[in-house]
Amino acid sequence: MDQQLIETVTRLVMEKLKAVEAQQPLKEPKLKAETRSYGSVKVWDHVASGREKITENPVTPVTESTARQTKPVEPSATGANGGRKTGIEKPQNKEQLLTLMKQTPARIGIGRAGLRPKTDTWLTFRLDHAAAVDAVYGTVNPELLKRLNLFSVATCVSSKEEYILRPDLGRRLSEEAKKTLRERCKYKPKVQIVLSDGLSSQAVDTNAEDTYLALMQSLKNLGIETGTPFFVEKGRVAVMDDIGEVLEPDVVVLLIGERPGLVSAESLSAYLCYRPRKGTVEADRMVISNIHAGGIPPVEAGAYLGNVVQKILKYEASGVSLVQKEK
Ligand code: B12
Repeated sequence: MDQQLIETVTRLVMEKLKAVEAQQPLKEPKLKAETRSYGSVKVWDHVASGREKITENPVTPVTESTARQTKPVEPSATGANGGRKTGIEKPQNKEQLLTLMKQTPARIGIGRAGLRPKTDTWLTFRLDHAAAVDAVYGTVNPELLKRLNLFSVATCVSSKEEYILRPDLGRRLSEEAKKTLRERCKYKPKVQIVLSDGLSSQAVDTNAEDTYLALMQSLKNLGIETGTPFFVEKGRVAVMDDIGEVLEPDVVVLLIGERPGLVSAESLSAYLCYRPRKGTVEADRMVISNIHAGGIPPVEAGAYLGNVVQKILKYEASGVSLVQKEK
């Protein structure tokens, strides 16, 4: 997407969010488990009765566990369940089965050949699995980092194998990385944005640019200062604690590749934390997950993230602490 378009969409989403908040301040009693409406934005709560349908617009607060349900379900990239054809011969209630299949990208209603999956189901599974492995083992396109003007730093991980086996090492910056950050980054910024490949380089290649640009735009519109962005190679979420120690920002926003499922291998997450430091508890982090074309569209996610950052700064808290302060 070109930058001007991102600016326009970000502005529109932010205006919509403002209008929604004006109509229904966030301090209202917590919404009940049912279909809810934010202005023209309809949200379906999957933990409740599951009786109503989905959204017109997927911009919803993260605390309401809507992230994965914000868009009508897309088939897997390679088409698992994709054509919505049931693999069951002569189902008792075909219409109902198709309705169920439309609610989830999971491989339901696929039928079987004797005790085994059907050939096309098996091949699709193999293809999706291969895409997931590629996403984990791949590397982020250096052109993208160049385009976004991001320099790279490393964690204490030396290879992909080690990355998988030793999550603790992916949570720590190398000594050289710390030195580089001290030399090249703004110290004590309000917001530090960081990108990392995490468990899917594909997620970064496909969705990080639009999310990042929309987030920057959104923070600019809100008048919130940002630090010097950079990329962390083979990072884990908690690497933000080391970043917090070195640069002491008020908020860290980490855009990182999610563990690929067999539905999407290119899903990006944004993890946020107020003043992450050594010893930060997991409950003080928050996440907006499922950022990809079939989930939360990247530009909308970026615009929404700006609003979340604003709220974190206002309450000087994130995660469970934020929810408690908001009450
Ligand atoms: C793997 C995973 C886990 C693993 C993490 C273990 C590990 N070391 O990898 C376990 C089983 C522990 C887990 C637990 C939880 N998870 Co989880 N998890 C995921 C999953 C499938 C992938 C995450 C990922 O790839 N992260 C990127 C990699 C690079 O991160 P990492 O550094 O290797 O691991 C860290 C993150 O995974 C993070 N994390 C994992 N889940 C959550 C949830 C929240 C709210 C936060 C702040 C952080 C977090 O904790 C890990 C350790 O620091 C996502 C699904 C998705 N689509 O993203 C759900 C997901 C992120 N989890 C979710 C939830 C709700 C939880 C729990 C709150 C469940 C519970 N009731 O206990 C806990 C919270 C854990 C926490 N850290 O605070 C939700 C978040 C919904 C939301 N939008 O707020 C998601 C989106 C699943 C879903 N669709 O509902 N999770």
